[in-house]
Amino acid sequence: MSDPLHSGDSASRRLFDRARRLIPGGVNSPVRAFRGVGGTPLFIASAQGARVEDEDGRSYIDYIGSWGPMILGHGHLAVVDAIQRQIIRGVSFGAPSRLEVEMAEALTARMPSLDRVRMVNSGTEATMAAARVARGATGRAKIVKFEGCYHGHGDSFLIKAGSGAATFGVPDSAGVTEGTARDTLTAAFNDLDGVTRLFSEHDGTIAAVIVEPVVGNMGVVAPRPGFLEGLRELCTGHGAVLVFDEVMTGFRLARGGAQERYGVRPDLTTLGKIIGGGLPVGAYGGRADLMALVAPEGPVYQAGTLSGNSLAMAAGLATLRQIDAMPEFYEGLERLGARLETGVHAHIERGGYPCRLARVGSMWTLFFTPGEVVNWTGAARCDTKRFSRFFHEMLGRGVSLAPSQFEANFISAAHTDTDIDATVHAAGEALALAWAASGVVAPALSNAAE
Ligand code: KE4
Repeated sequence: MSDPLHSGDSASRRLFDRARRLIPGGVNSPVRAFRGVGGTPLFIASAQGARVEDEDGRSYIDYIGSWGPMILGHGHLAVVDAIQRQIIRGVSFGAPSRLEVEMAEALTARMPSLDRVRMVNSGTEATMAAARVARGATGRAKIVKFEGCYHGHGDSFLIKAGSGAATFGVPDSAGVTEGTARDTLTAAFNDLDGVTRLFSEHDGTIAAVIVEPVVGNMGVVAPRPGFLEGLRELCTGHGAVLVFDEVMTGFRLARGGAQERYGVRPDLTTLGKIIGGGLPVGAYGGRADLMALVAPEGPVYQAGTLSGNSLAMAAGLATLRQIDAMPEFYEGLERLGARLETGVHAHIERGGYPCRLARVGSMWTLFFTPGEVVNWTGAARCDTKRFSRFFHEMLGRGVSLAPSQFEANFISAAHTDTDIDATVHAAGEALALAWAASGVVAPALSNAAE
């Protein structure tokens, strides 16, 4: 893959060469390595508002947003101020603190399904703990997940996972034992019949169904009408725990997350990203009877040195409170998302490109496949080579997208109409080049050529 930004020497490339000697893949999380799109990953030096700046001083409109946390934009004064005030009072105590109580109150006030909640340090910890609570509560072993959904790197979930695992075409990870894999059942997202079959084939042994209520990790895929409601009914009917993994969608898609947007109440919810304002964080919570099982009250053990860390609590609380302070916050994100979708679709229509922009609120993905993507099978049909060309052409035009076809892009409250219009303009040029590349021309264009 051409490396337009780093064909010569660059600070990012020099840093990448140093990093690769000491860090696996040169990165501390696989998807950052640009393996899904080729080329040298950008090393980011700073960020402000809707923009990031790389080590070579190039500025980009940012749609990664730290993979979701930066819903206010980078460096929001309310968050910076909260961190600065807290850091001089102490960073970590290893003892309970006021901010943890305030965070528990803030989360449970926004999500009625959260009777009680426990803070952890990542989304992975949150989903691992939720699975353990479900197994402890039911005495059952199996977990149902959906192909293409990603719930962090816990062994139980690295089975036909999405995000980085899908990007690498290695849906099952090395190091996950057969025993673990046996306890994870998979179904296709949006396929209620498939889940019904699993419950009848494995009745009495399924502890939980875990789902991204809106998938971000195979690209953005919305639930079909009735799908989430159907999962709710199946879990209730079979005594299984319904877990909404809202690490990405929590407080992103509505003030009460996807569960508010779709009106379905899970038994447990996992959270992360936004609630830490960019600092390491995760949380899980839900029904009082389930959370009463968590140590030290109950027999399900879970712990963490930095859980409820004061800086993460300060940054997360400032983020949640700033969202409340901004009138029509989610309406504003929806307006920006609709502007982007309309503009890009106009280019797709005009060029006849077999692409489709999928969007829910401020989460979006441009799928390089015709038609609607409703599950992993559909997402896997994407032309990832053309996506990669598109990605680099956008980067060359100052727009930083998620470096994988199988990821979500995020619009923040700091993005402006000007940013969106510039993104749409760049997409028009990048699409033309992606489809003109390697001699293949989009069907409509090829008709024109005949
Ligand atoms: P963390 O352990 O990365 O904090 O959260 C794991 C996780 C759990 N559940 C959902 C729905 C998630 O999206 C994630 C993490 N999201 C990815 C983005 N696809 C994080 C980016 C990365 O892995 O570097």
